[in-house]
Amino acid sequence: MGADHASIISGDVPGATLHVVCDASKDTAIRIADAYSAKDVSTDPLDTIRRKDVDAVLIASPDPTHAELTLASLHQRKPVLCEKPLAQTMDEALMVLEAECALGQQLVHVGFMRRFDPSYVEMKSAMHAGRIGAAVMMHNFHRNVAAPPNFSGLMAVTNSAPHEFDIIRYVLATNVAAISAFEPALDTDSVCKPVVMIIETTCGQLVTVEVNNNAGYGYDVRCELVGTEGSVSLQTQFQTRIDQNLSAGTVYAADWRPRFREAYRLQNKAWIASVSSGQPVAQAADAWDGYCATVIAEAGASALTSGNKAAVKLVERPALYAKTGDAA
Ligand code: ISE
Repeated sequence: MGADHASIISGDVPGATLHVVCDASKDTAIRIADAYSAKDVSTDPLDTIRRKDVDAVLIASPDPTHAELTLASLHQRKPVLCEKPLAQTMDEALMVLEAECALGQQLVHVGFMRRFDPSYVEMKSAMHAGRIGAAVMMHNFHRNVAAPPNFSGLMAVTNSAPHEFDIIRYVLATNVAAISAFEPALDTDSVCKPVVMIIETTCGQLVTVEVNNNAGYGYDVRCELVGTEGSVSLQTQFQTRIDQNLSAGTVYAADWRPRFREAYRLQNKAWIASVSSGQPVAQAADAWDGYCATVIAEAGASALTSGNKAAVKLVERPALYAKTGDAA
């Protein structure tokens, strides 16, 4: 993902310079820096964040490092775009909120790029324009071809599903009140079974989420929002269809990067513009949104482990994160 961000920042965002590529492997850092014309490489993230010639930080390292590196960026008062999830635990996420509130300035963006995906944007505006009446239910499907070897079953909830948690809050402009989570009882060899979650929003809507990280056939994200007077769903993610031999065929992406390339591009462009202007991007997820997704994931993991519905309890939203027209 870091290499994809490097490609977007260096090739698609005029005004931004990819300055330092930092990776635990120096060889990888050099390969990416050469491919995308970065000026320098490093293997030390904290040192990179502290550098005087680095104006802003994009974090695409493994999940458990996100909160610490975001905090380090805040300590340097540098704008930071952190890949999802912002943190592994609610307590870690709270530390980020507290550090940012102490600065009194929003510097954190979280990479929930679906907020910039044109199909989700249209879904949200159709709903808020009243075209389907009042939102009642939302059904989400999130499928990967195969879970990476280091993926545990719970990571379907803590690593993959946060995209769903965030887009539900964003599209519906509401928060999550409770979550239940289930796995099929079938005996399979996989440590990473599909997970089905049922989410109750604070506005009373019911939302289903399937995360299947071993779907086998392609990267596939579907969503239907059902209202009192109609429904709106994401349309096909394919550009073309081949008709041949009495059949019609389309091609799936192997992972999320091609499917959401445009969303990543729009997100990173908006982020760089905000680094220049000093104003946060209203459409983007901020640290509060990152905190909410982490709390929902923590509740989801506990619901999956215990078999019981878990309540989602948030702290009071700090004034720094007030947004107009948004109950979340
Ligand atoms: C990955 O980090 C993503 O962001 C993808 O959208 C998701 O499908 C995948 O499961 C995650 O590992």
